[in-house]
Amino acid sequence: MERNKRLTEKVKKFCRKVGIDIVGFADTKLFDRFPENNRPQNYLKGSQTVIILGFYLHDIILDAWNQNQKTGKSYHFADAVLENYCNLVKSFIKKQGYDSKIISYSPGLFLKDSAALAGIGPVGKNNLLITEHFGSQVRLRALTTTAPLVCGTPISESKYCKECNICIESCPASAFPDGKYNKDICRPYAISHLRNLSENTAIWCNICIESCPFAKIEYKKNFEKK
Ligand code: B12
Ligand code: SF4
Ligand code: SF4
Repeated sequence: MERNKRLTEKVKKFCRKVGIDIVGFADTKLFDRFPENNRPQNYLKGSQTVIILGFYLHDIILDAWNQNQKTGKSYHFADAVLENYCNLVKSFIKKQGYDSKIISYSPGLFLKDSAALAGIGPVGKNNLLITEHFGSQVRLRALTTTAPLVCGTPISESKYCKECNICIESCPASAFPDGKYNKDICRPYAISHLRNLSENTAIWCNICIESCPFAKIEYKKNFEKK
């Protein structure tokens, strides 16, 4: 199947125009490695490309969760912005003659892995996607489309981490025993240490994001000069 370079450029240009911070494209064939529920073909028959969108959390306040204590319904500010971006991209692609489907959050796709497969950046020692301009300080969402877009090259190794261990040493829960992330240590710590902004709104632990020097633009500039 031939991939459409012109259409790819058009989609990228559109994303830039509407202010989307990060966009990448991954071949749906690469998702066969994941459980069946977490594959794009599960969402849209004839899918050719997964589009990954990223929102830069310029200030970590943008990562706020709101949960209604009575209904249990939750709302995440950055996810709402991302969903809006997904709808804009979906409409644009429709005008080009192709279908898309916004991937629900659950079961969903494995978003940071999808981004690494799209060549946006590696998964670092902090177990999170590291992007070139914003470090790990981004939130992600995806849609899948029948449009045959030109895809990025998968990245499996982090050029940023090397001898660095700052995130591992900064984790207040010591959730990286032997250098590997352990969700069973992270999750209970994070839940019991929510930063409450109000009765219903909180921010999750983000130290493995904030401690990474690549979240800091000045540091990155110097790294690039080396
Ligand atoms: C369940 C979940 C959690 C759980 C469990 C975490 C876990 N990783 O298992 C809890 C609640 C504890 C949690 C915590 C956090 N989460 Co969370 N979480 C998710 C969720 C819903 C699924 C994650 C998952 O199961 N991934 C799949 C498994 C297989 O990956 P994994 O084991 O974590 O990591 C392996 C792969 O990445 C693989 N790998 C490494 N390199 C490469 C390269 C390639 C090419 C491939 C294919 C694979 C690969 O090796 C890793 C280790 O085995 C995603 C959203 C989504 N739908 O993807 C968000 C997500 C991963 N979380 C996110 C964030 C930000 C957080 C927190 C910082 C809390 C917060 N403020 O929101 C912490 C960070 C913890 C950490 N350091 O990883 C962001 C990450 C953004 C980014 N920059 O990467 C996501 C993508 C949500 C989003 N919408 O943006 N999370
Ligand atoms: S703090 Fe260092 S080791 Fe951790 S993700 Fe960032 S560059 Fe990699
Ligand atoms: S979210 Fe907090 S507890 Fe979990 S790994 Fe990151 S720094 Fe550690």
